[in-house]
Amino acid sequence: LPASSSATPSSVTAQAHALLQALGVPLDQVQAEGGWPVRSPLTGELLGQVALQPASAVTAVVDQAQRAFLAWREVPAPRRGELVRLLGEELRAAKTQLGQLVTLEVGKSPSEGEGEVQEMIDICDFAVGLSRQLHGLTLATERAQHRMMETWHPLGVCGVISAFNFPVAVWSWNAALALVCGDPVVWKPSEKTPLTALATHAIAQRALARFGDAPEGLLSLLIGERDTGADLVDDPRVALVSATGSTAMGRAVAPKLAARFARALLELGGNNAAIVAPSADLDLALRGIAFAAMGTAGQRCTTLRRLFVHESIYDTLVPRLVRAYASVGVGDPREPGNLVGPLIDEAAWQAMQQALDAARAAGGTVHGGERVLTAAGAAACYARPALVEMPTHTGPVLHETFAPILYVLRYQTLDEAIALNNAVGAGLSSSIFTLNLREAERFVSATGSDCGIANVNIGPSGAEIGGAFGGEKETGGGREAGSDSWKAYMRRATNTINYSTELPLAQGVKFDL
Ligand code: UN1
Repeated sequence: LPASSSATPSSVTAQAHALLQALGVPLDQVQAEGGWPVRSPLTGELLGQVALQPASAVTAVVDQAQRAFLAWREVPAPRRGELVRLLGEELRAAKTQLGQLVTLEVGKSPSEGEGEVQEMIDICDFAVGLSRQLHGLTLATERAQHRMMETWHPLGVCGVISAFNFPVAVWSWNAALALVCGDPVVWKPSEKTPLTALATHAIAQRALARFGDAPEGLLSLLIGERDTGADLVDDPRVALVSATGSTAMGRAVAPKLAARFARALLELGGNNAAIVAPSADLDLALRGIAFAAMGTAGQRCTTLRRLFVHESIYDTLVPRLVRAYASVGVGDPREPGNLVGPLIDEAAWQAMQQALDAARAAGGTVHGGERVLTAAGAAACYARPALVEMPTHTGPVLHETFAPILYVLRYQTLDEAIALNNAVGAGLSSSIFTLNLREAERFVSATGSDCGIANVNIGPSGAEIGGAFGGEKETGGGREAGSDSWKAYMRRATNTINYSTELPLAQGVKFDL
């Protein structure tokens, strides 16, 4: 494949097509006349046109997934794990190319593009081990010669709705666990990233072919618009919908699932904060803040968006941060030295400018935030990350803007900083930089951060897959990836088995005929 250092527009499409072919996606799938246009945020260039499936395709796809479920649930879990092991192998083989395609379609740096695929490999490894550990409990029963236990069974068809910013990893978190848990997966990726979805689907098909006897329709892909996702959410056979995106999307999806008593696994917005305490290692904090706030051009759900700096170190740390913001390389992230790539599209740039205007109106001092023009000109949206010193915790600070904006405020007491950390609707991730044991422990305690993720001396982003990933409040409450997140993909049965000749009733109830 051609080296990916050149940023001339024609090379981007050519590279994407070469990668797609190498990954097993026939080019006619991305050259549909009149199809949905896919642009590279690196240059704004058209990467392809993809045929959208009509919303009516959902029923047929779920039909087949439901049939696959009836067969797959009977396959022993360790054998199901074998499919995920093969998927991990195929992903290892495809890592560089799929990572490059993520870079072309989403604009991530090559390192972050490959990192995303590594996250897929990691969850496959985790799920393979899990396939021999889907354990229930044996519980003490009050009745003699009885046994009480709980068992975990496959749940049913899982719908996965994913966002543009982790276009392939989020599918894999869900798919790897769902597969070992005995569930088929129907995937509706973001309209902004169908190419990486097609490539991932092709990779999964290779794993399925090597596996041999997996049921047809075990892993399916629905390339469509919002109505396709809505139909997936409404299909009564879809037992679980795992949806990643905005809180607004979650508000639309959650009531529909609740109305039909289906399971929802929601990964919605974040408005993540970090506290820098007086004892913090400021060199480490600076690096942690820089990656968490500017990495992925501020387009992670875990991106650092609010920074609370103790007043005693504010005038030391903040000028250093302002200098880092002014000097960080912004531009095509395939070129060495550029750590901040493009925003996904013009709408993201507009949203960033609106938030900065609102911050200025609320008395904020904005450093950076201006448009950076590259060889691609106005067709690509590069912005210098913005650091905004805010007098008060108000206005745009309270909401997630999916762009590299970091609001900075002073604090005086840890209680105040924790209250600020918790004073937003979202509850995804958080962190504190401190060398003070009491402060660190307090932050991760019941009276500390109210988020699903609370870190010490690490920024809020960049979680590894071994832990449960997700957040509270308007983040939706779902947990994906590690720990016992697998339980969301299974149903629990409590079994009481009487091996006596008597029929003692619970609670000592008498019912003697
Ligand atoms: C997301 O932005 O939707 O913790 C997920 C992180 C990544 C996942 C982010 N492992 O930043």
